[in-house]
Amino acid sequence: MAKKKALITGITGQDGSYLSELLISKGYDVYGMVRRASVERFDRIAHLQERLTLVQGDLTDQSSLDEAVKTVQPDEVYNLAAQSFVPTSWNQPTLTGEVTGLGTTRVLEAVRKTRPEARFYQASSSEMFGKVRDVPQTELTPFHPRSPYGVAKVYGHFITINYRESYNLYACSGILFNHESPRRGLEFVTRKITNAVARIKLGLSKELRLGNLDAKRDWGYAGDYVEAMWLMLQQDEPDDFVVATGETHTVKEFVEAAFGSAGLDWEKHVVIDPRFIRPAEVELLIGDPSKARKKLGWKPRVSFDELVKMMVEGDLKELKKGA
Ligand code: NAP
Ligand code: G4F
Repeated sequence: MAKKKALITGITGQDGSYLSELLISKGYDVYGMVRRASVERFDRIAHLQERLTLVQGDLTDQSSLDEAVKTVQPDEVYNLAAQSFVPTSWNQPTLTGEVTGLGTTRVLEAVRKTRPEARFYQASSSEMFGKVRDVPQTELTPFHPRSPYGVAKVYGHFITINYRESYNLYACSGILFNHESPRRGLEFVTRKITNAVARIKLGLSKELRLGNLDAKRDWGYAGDYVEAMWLMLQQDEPDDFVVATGETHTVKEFVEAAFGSAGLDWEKHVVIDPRFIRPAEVELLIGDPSKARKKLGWKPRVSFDELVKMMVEGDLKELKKGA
């Protein structure tokens, strides 16, 4: 039987790298879409590069997406590319709308026009729940996004549903809650904390400046969450799923656990800096993953404490290597 082909947008990101590993291990031919840069940054997929095929494209450019889908003829398309950092979405709201919102329509259009039998995954986000109307949040909880990023993701979510209903595409949205790993971007709060802990532990730094310590997030491990993406595309019917741990923790609890795991007292190092307070905050996220558990047989494997430890150890290892 011919090998299945998967096309991943956002392959150079955190999730793109874990999803590539998973699909390669399942025997897929994996194609990754990358955009042109003056200096290539493929660190997260460097260890996979000989087992991947990279194609050029950009979510703001329809013709490149058409060409990528036409050339690859994928069985599965995972749309992970986005301007994904919430604070940047206030500084670059229209860019965020172009990439994170309209970019989804462009990928769907490319699929509809040249490969309508392909199965499509959209990276929706718990950020869409924003000022939450239910606790915990489910697939039926109404959206009230609190950032231009959240607004763009709501658009991407509903255009995916609309293409499923209008054109009968096999198109799914995974409403993923925050998921982290040692490959998380350094600007996101978890990695910012674990990197600072490692730097302080090694005597390279003394201080960590943060914003709102009271925000609550449902944090899981990215390696677990990419499995849910794949499972969504293996069902008889396309559907949308919440992917979460069902546990919530404050940023302060993450800080305590991270500093504690390195034998440090966080109160000696953390400074609250108003520059990191957002114009509008998502105060509480906690997902109910019952539907994913029941229909996909998915459950998270890595606990909160294991995740914190894995990330602190990852940063310590990386900094020691670079020393
Ligand atoms: P990430 O690390 O920020 O990766 C984003 C990816 O998008 C990168 O590969 C980036 O490429 C690419 N990209 C950005 N703009 C692009 C453009 N104009 N054209 C083509 N590619 C572009 O994000 P992640 O954490 O892996 O998340 C994956 C997806 O899930 C995103 O859509 C994110 O919004 C969504 N999501 C993430 C979480 C989470 O907690 N991680 C939760 C819910 C939803 P470069 O390397 O060239 O910048
Ligand atoms: O790590 P964060 O930047 O993630 P945020 O905003 O929840 O967004 C992430 O998760 C979404 C899923 O819900 C994704 F869709 C999105 O792409 C991204 O991956 O911030 C988490 C919390 C916020 O409440 C923020 O106010 O941490 C708080 N925080 C406190 N101090 C900080 C900081 N966040 C950052 N980035 N930096 C700080 O210094």
